[in-house]
Amino acid sequence: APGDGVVVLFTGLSGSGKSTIARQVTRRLRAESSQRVTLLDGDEVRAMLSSGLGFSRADRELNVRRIGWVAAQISANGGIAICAPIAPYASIRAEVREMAERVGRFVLVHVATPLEECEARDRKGLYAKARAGEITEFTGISDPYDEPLDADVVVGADGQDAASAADAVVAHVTGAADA
Ligand code: GGZ
Repeated sequence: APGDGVVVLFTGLSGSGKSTIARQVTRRLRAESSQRVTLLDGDEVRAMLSSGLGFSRADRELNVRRIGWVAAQISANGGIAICAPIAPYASIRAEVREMAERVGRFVLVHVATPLEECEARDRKGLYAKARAGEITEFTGISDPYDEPLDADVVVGADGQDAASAADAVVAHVTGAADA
């Protein structure tokens, strides 16, 4: 029915676990929900929807706005759209919330894995490069991250693993129809 669509926007630092949790949430919702589920994968978005964009404030804003717009279109047609960019700026997250809430529900998920933990894991070696100045404007090191004050779900704190984080998000998405 109209208005049943959902935009789920994950936000968090590089290496916080956003993509892993988003993939698990996508798999589970595909199994448990009657709605179509679209995952707007970060790497694919950067390659296909936002190719040519870098990591300046303007480019990040444009990237997240594009993702939000596509997600809102999916939601407007009754689907569930899941996206997991860093989305470091509160103002653009608010724009996405507005676009999404015009057509359906919006769920902001903050993956709140502490910077120290993301950097200690450094699965892709990007933090080391950022510390060495080989990558500039790196979120959390040399570029801002606005901590969300309006998250609907907060996961990843206190060492929460991806599976239980995914549980919390799925519960919110499937159980909040009457919220
Ligand atoms: C942050 C960067 C940067 C800089 C490259 N800052 O951990 P990853 O590698 O796989 O995910 C990060 C990804 C961030 O792109 P997003 O589209 O999610 O960012 S935003 O929402 O701000 O538009 C990281 C990699 O790209 N990466 N350079 N300078 N992350």
